[in-house]
Amino acid sequence: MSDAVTRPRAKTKSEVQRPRLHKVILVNDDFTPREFVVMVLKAEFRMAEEQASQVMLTAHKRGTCVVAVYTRDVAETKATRATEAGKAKGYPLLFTTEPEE
Ligand code: TYC
Repeated sequence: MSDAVTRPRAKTKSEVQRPRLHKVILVNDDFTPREFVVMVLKAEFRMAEEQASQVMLTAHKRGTCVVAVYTRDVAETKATRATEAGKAKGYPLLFTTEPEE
């Protein structure tokens, strides 16, 4: 039996870090119908009608609106799928992502 004393190593930063979350951002445009934006928000982000309407109106008035936050992979997948839904109908609807501070 070894009698070497094993001391716990100093805790490293990575040991306690959580994965960074990423925002999905809805970008306004002049062409996508309001009802279509609301439909995509409900379908892809599982929002209720009222909340989807509020998010759509905020983007419409201010230019952008944060839709939700997820881990990076989920945020990117949802933003891509929602953007593709607009593209399939010929709309310039755009969802982007960015890391949370
Ligand atoms: N501005 C669009 C219109 O007036 C509606 C709209 C709202 C489009 C939000 C995109 O992210 C958006 N038909």
